[in-house]
Amino acid sequence: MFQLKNDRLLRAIRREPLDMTPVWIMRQAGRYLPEYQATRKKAGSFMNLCQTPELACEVTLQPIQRFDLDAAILFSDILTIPHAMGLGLHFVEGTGPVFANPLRSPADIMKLAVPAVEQLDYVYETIKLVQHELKGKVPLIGFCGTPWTLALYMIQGQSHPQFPMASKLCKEAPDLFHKLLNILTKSIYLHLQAQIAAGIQVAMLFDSWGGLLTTSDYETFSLYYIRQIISAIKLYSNYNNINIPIILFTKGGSAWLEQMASAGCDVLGVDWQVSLKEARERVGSKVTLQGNMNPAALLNKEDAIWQEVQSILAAFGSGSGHIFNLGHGITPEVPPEHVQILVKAVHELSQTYHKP
Ligand code: 1CP
Repeated sequence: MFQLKNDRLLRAIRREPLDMTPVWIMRQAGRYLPEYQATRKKAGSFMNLCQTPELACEVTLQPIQRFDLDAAILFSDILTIPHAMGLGLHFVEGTGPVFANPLRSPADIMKLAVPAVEQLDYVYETIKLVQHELKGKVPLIGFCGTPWTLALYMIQGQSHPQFPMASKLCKEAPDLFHKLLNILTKSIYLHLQAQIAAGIQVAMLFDSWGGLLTTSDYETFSLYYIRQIISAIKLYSNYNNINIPIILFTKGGSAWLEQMASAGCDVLGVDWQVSLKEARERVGSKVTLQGNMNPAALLNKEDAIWQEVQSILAAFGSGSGHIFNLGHGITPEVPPEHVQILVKAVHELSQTYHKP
């Protein structure tokens, strides 16, 4: 493995002194970049792009080549695990991800098995290629969805603002639902372990739909399994004498920061529903905070972006322990030059917050 040239992200995670606040962007490799669109076209389909390591590596690196970002995130998708379980993932223009074989009966759930790790070899090959190309420029983040978030897509078969089919099953057949969550927990843990073996330096868990749950159901159906995944990853890392920090992001989870911080993660991703001042007061002595600019703010003019960055940096305040990011993924309408402005603003404006 190459020596890291830019370790701001890892230093912020360990809350060590820094020159400036590190920044990366959720979905930084994506549709707002013309070069992404070109590679996606060359690949023919989203799945081909994910499953061709040379092309997935190319799009992982595109935002790193264009902007002065402090981390790369692997180009892949959280839905590759259900695909490896036989659900047949494809992408429909205008609809997004769709499963050919969603879970429609108890029998569909009973016959699910943890996928053989080789099924996702294309992800591990991509990681190795990316690390070879990055040559230690910035750390590489790997990721998975959480069991709850994956279960919603697998039952509904596609995205939905409320995922009613999954909510119904969760209420009417909780034992069956827990069976599904258990299989997913093991699959996710094994997938993250293999990503670590392939060379990721940070692991992120996306609980993109955790915010649909009530407080007690969040504990029962999501956080309970997240705790198991985090413990398993920590055990695996300790055994192998490596330290792989874990970022946990629950969209809509600002009411549960304390519970999330107690799950053993190193970083909490926060959306824009809570100020970083409040988040820091509540959990900042336990975890680093990542976030939390509203992605819509990236559509604004240059001076408004600078102002927004300034107010988020001021909300966190002085010292290490903050990774600048959006509160959710960047949207396809954002002009790439606005990302350039954001990165420059974070790096320049944050320096006064890191003076000794
Ligand atoms: O049309 C296209 O080219 C596909 C768009 C796209 C992209 C660029 C999809 C389909 N996935 C991705 C890449 C992706 N997905 C990354 C890449 C790394 C990065 O640059 O950040 C990551 C981390 C994901 C993770 C992901 N996929 C999540 C969790 C993050 C989040 O936004 O909450 C979710 C929910 C998915 C499912 C998914 N895959 C793709 C789309 C459009 C969606 C969301 C569907 C929905 O809104 O429910």
